[in-house]
Amino acid sequence: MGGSPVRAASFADDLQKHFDPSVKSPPEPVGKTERFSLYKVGPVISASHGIGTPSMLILMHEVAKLLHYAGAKDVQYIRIGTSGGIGSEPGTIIVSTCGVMGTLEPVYEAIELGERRRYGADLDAGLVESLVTAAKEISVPVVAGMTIGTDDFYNGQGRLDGALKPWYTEEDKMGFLQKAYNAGVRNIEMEAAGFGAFCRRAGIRGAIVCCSIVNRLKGDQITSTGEQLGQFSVDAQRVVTQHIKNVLAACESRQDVKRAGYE
Ligand code: R2B
Ligand code: URA
Repeated sequence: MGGSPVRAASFADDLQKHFDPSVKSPPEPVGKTERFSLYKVGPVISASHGIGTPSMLILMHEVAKLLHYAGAKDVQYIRIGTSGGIGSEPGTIIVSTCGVMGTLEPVYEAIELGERRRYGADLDAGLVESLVTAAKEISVPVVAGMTIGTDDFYNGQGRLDGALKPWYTEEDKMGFLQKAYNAGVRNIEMEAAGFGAFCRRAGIRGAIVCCSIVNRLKGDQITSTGEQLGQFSVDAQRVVTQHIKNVLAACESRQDVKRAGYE
């Protein structure tokens, strides 16, 4: 899953080329597309989740229920996205070890029935290793580290180029970003903590694979060209495609694919 419906479609199309090269027309979305776009290609669902944790959590719940009633086993949820790198140059792929809130705490805080509830947001360590290996196999620059998930792209991520005058200065911002880097954070986006918490509570192995589109230790604005940004997102998708191929190859050698009815 990833934010954009266009990327969900292009990822589904790429997967179809791998799984079923004889089919020439691009995959059709399943159901309505006003809120989310969802495609099924072989044993993979490619879906968009919109921007930010609220819309993503709705998709995560609904797909989890769907998979439960479908009897799906050994499910993995992988978010593919863009992010601001912290010390990572544009184009670097960051595999998240854990989602953290803007306070740098490794939890997602939800307000439920008027109460603040905190849920751990660690991601699956085995999947981190597999995804880092997959990136190396296709020679894409990769690092693993913690990911801050915020509720805002501008002030929530310490930017100084938004529409509102922030209370903090450039010096305060750099102090915070450096503190985050020293704590092991490697990027900032808008979903990591909620994603990690959902996966842990649902007992679903979860991973986040984001490209850096700006190194926040060097600035707030995205200066890469449209073409470069497109390539960064494609690289994040390629890492996940490689991982999926590795998982299916391992399944095939265990004859699981046959037993699960994928062929
Ligand atoms: C990264 O990019 C989006 C904001 O522009 C958001 O979904 C995220 O996490
Ligand atoms: N997405 C974010 O949320 N932040 C960035 O800096 C880049 C992409």
